[in-house]
Amino acid sequence: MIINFKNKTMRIPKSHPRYESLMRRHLLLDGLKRGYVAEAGLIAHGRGEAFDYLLGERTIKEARNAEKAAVAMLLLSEKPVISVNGNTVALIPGDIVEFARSIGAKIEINLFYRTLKRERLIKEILLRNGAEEVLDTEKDFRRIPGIDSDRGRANPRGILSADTVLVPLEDGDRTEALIKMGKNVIAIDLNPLSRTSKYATITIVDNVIRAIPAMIKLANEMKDWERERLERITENFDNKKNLRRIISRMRKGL
Ligand code: PTJ
Repeated sequence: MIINFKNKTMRIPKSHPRYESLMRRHLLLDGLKRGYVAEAGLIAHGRGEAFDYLLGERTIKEARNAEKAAVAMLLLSEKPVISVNGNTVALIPGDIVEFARSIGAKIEINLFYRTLKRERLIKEILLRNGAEEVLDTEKDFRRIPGIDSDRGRANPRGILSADTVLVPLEDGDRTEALIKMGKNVIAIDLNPLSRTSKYATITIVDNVIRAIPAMIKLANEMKDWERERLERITENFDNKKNLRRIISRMRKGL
């Protein structure tokens, strides 16, 4: 991979032991330079990397179970919505579009550090990656009760009327507010101790770059299953227990 650093061209050799991880950092840096990744997005990514280390940078059994329960919940939902921010779109724009299509979900942009420019750039990237529609809050929005930041802007045709919202890389206040509105919230967060992880209906403790491709496969397998079978999966999933197991796995790993 050729990168530009302080106006110098540098090459990261494929043989580098951390090649994949370095490449992902540069996806985010590139998004920052283009103006759609927030500066704080880099800090959030670093925190995610540290937790991913503790998991062995792989999808653990508990995450696989949560991904299956999440896909079952999304397939059972009438109005599922995938909420996206700068980091998610920098890392996996094509997978987000494919996953939305496979579960029949809408995609809505929701930004903590919202600017109109960032919203428009993100929309453009998702449309270029094949999305038919990307909801935003440029003209049509109302506020999620209890959220005073720009994260509280939500589209009435999307997150506001959704029954299930998938939130990759989130901070906890909106998750809590969406739950209070009676919605199911599925979080993807490498930090099992975060407020988001604690409040979500289903928490997937996995890297979004592994979780979404895994969920695309699951959706293709499960989309013709009977409702009762999907319901059994969601009913048998215990989020609190799953999180406890993950924390204990991290402790033992150390
Ligand atoms: O694009 P914006 O303006 O909406 O801003 C996005 C950020 C990420 C800056 C914003 O949502 C934020 O500040 O997030 P937090 O509160 O830092 O939370 C991000 C969480 O995501 C942390 O718990 C990280 O551990 C986790 N995380 C980071 N990278 C990944 C991740 N989880 C899954 N996959 C990742 N790749």
